[in-house]
Amino acid sequence: MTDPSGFAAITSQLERLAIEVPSWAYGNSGTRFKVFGSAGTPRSVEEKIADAAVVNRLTGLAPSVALHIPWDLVDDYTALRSYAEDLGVALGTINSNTFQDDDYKLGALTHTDKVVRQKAIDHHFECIDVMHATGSRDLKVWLAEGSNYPGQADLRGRQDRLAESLATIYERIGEDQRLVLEYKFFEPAFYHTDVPDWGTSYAQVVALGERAMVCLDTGHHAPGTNIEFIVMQLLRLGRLGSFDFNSRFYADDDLIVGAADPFQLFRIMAEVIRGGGLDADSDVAFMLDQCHNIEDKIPGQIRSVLNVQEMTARALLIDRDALLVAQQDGDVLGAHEIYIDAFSTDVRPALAAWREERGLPASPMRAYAESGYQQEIEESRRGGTQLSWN
Ligand code: LRH
Ligand code: MN
Ligand code: MN
Repeated sequence: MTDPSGFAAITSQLERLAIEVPSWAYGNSGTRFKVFGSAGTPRSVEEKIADAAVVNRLTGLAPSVALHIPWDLVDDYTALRSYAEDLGVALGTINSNTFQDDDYKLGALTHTDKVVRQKAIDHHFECIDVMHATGSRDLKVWLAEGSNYPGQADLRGRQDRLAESLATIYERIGEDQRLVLEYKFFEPAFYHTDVPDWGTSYAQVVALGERAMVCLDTGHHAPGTNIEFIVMQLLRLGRLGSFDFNSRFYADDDLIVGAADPFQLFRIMAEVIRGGGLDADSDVAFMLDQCHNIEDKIPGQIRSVLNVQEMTARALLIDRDALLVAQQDGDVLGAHEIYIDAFSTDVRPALAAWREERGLPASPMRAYAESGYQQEIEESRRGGTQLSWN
C-alpha cells in the first residue's frame, strides 16, 4: 500500500492508545427535564460491563471500564473483576460520589461538621477497599462542593478542610495507587466551587505527594478556555493524571468527544504527544466521561473512542522537525500550515486498513450494526433498566 501521509511511521505510538469507558455511559441518562428510556439498557453492573466489552472487541481501543461508587455497588468485587476479565476487559478507575446524600448539602470533604467530613472520608476508604479487590490504580475524586451566595461560606476555611480531608484519604491509598483530583468551574454550586480549576487541583495534589495527580475533564472549563495550554502545563509539571473526555457546546454537556470541536481534540492530543503523554512510560490515563441521552449508547461509545483515535493519529502526523524549524525561524504562517496539514489529513482509510491487519473490523460502527447485539439486548433485557446515576 502506498503511504502518502506517513501513517506507517506512527502506528507504534498509536498502538499504545487505550481509552477507558465509563460504566455510566451505558445506563439511561438525560437532563433535568427528561430521561428518555431506551430498550436494551443494562439492568446491572454486569450488563454494563458486557456492553463495554463489545466496544473493546470491535475497536481494540477500550480495554477497561471505570466504575462509580455507589452506582456500581456489588457484594463481591473480586467476582466482578473475574467476570470482566473473562469478557476481555479490566476494571479501571474508581470514582467516588459525595454528591447524592442529604448530609452533603453544604459540603462533604469541606463541611464544617467533622462528623460529616468523616462520613465522606469513610466513603473514600470504602472506594479504596473496592480498588484493592478490582485491581484498580486510580481513585478519582470529583467534588460537588461550593456555595451559591457570596458570604455563604468561608472560602479559605473550606480550602483548609479540603486539604486535611484529602491528606487523610491519600494516606490510605496503596503504593501502586493514585489519587486523581478533578476540577470543575461550576455546577452544582454556582457562586464558588471548592476545586474550580487546574491551579487549585494542582495546589492540592502537590501538597499530598507524588501519587496525587490532576484529572482534566474537557467539559469543565469556561467557554473559550485554551484547554491544550492546561494540558501542556500539567504535563510539564508532571501532574497530568487523567482525562475525562467529552464535548460541550455550552456547559458540562457530556456529549460525544470530538463531536462539537474535533480541532480542539486534535490540539489537545497534539500537546499530549508533545509532552510525552503517549510515550511508553507515560501514566496519563485517557477516559471518557459521557452520557448518551438520545442516541444508542454502545455505538455512541464506539464513535467516541474512534474519534479519539482519529484525532490522535492526525496529531501524530504533525511534522515535528519541520514545525520546530518554522517556529524557530519565526515563520508564523509556515508553522501554522504544518500544523493544519496534519489536522486536515484524512486518516480514516489508513485506520480501517490498520484495523483489518489486526483482525478488527474495518468499520466498527458497521460491524456493530450488523452484529445483531443491539436487537439481542433489546429482546432479552426486559423488566427495568438502570439510570446511569443510581
Ligand atoms: C462531574 C463529573 C465527574 C463525575 C461524573 C459523573 O460533572 O464529570 O467526573 O464523576 O461527572
Ligand atoms: Mn468528569
Ligand atoms: Mn462533568
